[in-house]
Order: sequence, then structure tokens, then C-alpha cells
Amino acid sequence: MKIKVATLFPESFDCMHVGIIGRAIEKGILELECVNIRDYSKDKHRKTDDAPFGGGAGMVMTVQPLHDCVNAIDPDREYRRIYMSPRGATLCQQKVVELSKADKLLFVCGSYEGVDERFIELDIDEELSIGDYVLTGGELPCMVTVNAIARYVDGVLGSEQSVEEESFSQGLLEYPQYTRPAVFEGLGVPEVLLSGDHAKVAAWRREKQLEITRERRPDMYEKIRPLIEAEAAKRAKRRKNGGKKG
Ligand code: 4GO
Repeated sequence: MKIKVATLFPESFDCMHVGIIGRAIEKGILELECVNIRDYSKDKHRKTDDAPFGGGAGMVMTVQPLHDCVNAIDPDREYRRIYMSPRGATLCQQKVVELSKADKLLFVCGSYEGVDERFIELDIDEELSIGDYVLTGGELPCMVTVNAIARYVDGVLGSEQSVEEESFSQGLLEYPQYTRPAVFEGLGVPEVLLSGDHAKVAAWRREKQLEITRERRPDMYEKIRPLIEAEAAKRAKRRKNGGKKG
């Protein structure tokens, strides 16, 4: 997957070269190119912002450097162009999966009070938000989005950390996890996890997921209720058939 980023602070993306995402970039599975919007300013002082028409506090990013930058990066409009903004649609796992199917993504990160609206109108396909709060720039939201997307790109996660198991848990919170030692500060581990009975472990984990989701996120639980009820019906039928499949 090719990802390009237009930003006034390309160095803030240095942290993307760490860990799992860093390895994916090294391996060439993920291509991440950051471009400095300032390099496209035609102003003699390389200015990229100006006072807002109509007055008010703060500065607005001017349209010329943004427009020229994005169209230098992506002259044939091959990239899906995303502007990070609290006004955008909120990122969710479903949106992450959808974006991970794109071959080419171009993120634009605004600063100050935002960008001239005409840039969005001319050059942006969609606005995206990582949640209902305001930050000083679109860089962190962009990095959050790229990190989430990268997990779905083939070869980024090891086979052990496969994203496949996750689809079974889509819309549910995670079950509790434990590793060695079996006792720490007097606290043990649920017996079933030490039993070696894989079916029992899977059933316990599912039960915990449902319990935790119902307690902490009733909104999420309501959405997946039909799925849960279908699962329960399947189990009941299996019991009736004396454990045979169907
Ligand atoms: C995106 C951008 C928050 C988000 C931003 C978000 N703040 N919730 N700030 O995804 C225009 C200037 C937007 C700063 C930018």
C-alpha cells in the first residue's frame, strides 16, 4: 500500500518508523512518503497561512500551497484523498477495514485553525475524524489512522498476530488475557485456560467478551444482539442433535 502525507511537520512522522509499522515500511509492504506543504508555497517568505476573512482569532492555511502540494504528489488523482478534521466522519474499525482495501491513500494534515474551505472543495475526497476532540494538527489523527489501517495490510502482522481472529470478535470488546507466571502476588489464572481444552477455552473467551461488552458498552452490545442470539440458537440445536454438526 502506498501512503502519502501532506503536512507542515513531516518530522512528526519519524515515530512511524518504530515497531511493527516501522518493520512493514522497511520490508516495503507499506510505503510512507511525507511531503512538506511549505515546499510548495509561492510566497517569498514561504508563508502557508493568513488571517481569516471576516476576522477572528488564529490563522488559516492558504489554498495555494495546499492545492499545489497535493496536485504535485498526485497529479492524476490516483489517490484517495483524506483530510483529517473533527468535522469528518468518525473512524471506526469498519472504516479502517474499508480504507485498508485501497491501494493509494493521500492524507492531508492541517494546522492552526484549519484550511481554506476551497482546498477541501477542490482537492479532497473525504474528511475523517478520530473522535470528538480538537488537536493542534491533523498529524496525530493521520498517524492513528495509518497505524490502524496498516494492521490489515497483508504481511504487516506476523501470522501469530493475524487479524483474522479479530473478525470473529468484530463489534465486541476483548476477553481478558493471561500469561506466565500462573500465580502472581497471590493472583491465579482462570482454571479453564490451563485445562488444554481448546473448545472450552474458546467458549470461556466468548462468554467473557459478551459479559465485558454488555457491562461496559451496552451500545455495542445492542448492535450485535442478533448475532449473539443466532449463536445461542446454533448451540442449542447442536445440543439437541447430540453434538453432531449442523
Ligand atoms: C483532526 C484534526 C482533531 C482531529 C484536528 C480529529 N483535530 N478529531 N486539528 O481527528 C484543522 C487544524 C484540523 C488542526 C486540525
